Amino acid sequence: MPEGVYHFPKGFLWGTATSSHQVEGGNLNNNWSRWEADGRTNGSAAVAADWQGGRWREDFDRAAEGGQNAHRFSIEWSRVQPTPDAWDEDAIEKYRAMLRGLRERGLTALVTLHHFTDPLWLSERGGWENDEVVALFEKYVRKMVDALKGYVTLWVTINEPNVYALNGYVTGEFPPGKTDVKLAMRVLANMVRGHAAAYRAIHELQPEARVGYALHFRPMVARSRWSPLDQWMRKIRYEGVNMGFPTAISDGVMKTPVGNFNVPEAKGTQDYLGLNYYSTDTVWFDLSKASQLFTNAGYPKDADLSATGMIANLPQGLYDSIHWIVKTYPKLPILITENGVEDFDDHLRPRYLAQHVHQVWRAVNFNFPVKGYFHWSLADNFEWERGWTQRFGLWGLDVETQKRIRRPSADLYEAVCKENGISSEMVRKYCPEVFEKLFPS
Ligand code: IFM
Repeated sequence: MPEGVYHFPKGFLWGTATSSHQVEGGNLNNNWSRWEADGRTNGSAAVAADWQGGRWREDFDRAAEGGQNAHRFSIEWSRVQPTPDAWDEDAIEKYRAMLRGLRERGLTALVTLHHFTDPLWLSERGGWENDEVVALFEKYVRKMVDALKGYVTLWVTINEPNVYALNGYVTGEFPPGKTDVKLAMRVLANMVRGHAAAYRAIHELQPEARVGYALHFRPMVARSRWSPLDQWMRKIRYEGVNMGFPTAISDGVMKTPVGNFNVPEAKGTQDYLGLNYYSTDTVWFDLSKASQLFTNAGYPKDADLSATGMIANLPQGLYDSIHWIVKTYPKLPILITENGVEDFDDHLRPRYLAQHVHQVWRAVNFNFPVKGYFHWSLADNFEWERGWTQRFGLWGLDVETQKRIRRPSADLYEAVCKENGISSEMVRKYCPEVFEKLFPS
């Protein structure tokens, strides 16, 4: 049997990713808390992982002891700017304390400025539907960068703007629960403008900053190779889901299946691309899905599925996504800003993790400029409309008692981070079922 280690370059960032509303608890002034109060989610983020109560300390300890050298978290806009005219300096100081906490533990910070949640006062003004949001977001970003720039140089302006727009305005699963593709694209265009304004503002305040956004990228295949209709639907869905932000940043024109939006200010506004990869979709024509432009998506029949079927373990898609970035933006640094799987009993996660890390290694081995990998997530956290029904943590969380429960995947990821690579020994120990795939004889 072949033995060996797939090593990564020195200085590669190994981390986990989290977001404010999903871990903090006590966020009662944003659109998601209202969505939860309206009974639109499976449970609430009232306590979450209690980072507001200070448990970020023990979780940062876990990350550092687990060999991680970076962490991605987000700032809760509604917390630091509770009303349009007021800043909460204590809240800002808490984020400074967290950043000091990362530094003391030797973890590089990657800070997200917008991760799905909006202050209620913003939602009441129409949120990202209202063009005013661009200036409002820039004002908030300026305040945060000024306050935190002593601790952070790596910024994510907006997390998964495509998911925000599509889930909030096409499928209606996220607030505000609308189903209007054209409106979704208007929202996305405002997010592009907000990102561009933030990009420039951050560079003005901190010239050494590295600024990007996190794209949820879904590779797609048509269900039938022979069906022109499935092929066509694949194209429409692929462009609708994936291409809005990337085209805006390449060309200054956001291209979507329902029209183009001129956003010249967005051209070139990225220093790296953050890639969130979870799975690859199989797409087909579906007459009943008019609101989704007659497209539907699922997974192959024999797919290696997560507990609730939301994610299929299709690691090749991660390599393909990286390859797409390299072809689209040659030489642009890439961070895998999220990758992970929901798996309460941790039967799938070890092989999912090993196989995806292996695909990142394949990309790095071709000299593709991938600079880091952030697993989603450190401990279980509040999973939006799915609430607590899905568990993405390397560590489990008992929400009632706040006890963290170490999963075998935490051991595997620790071994990967400490080795700066993935070895045959690790694969044999944690996921022998995929040994032959990763170390073929
Ligand atoms: O939990 C989410 C995160 O907030 C955004 N990306 C996908 C994750 C898993 O669903």
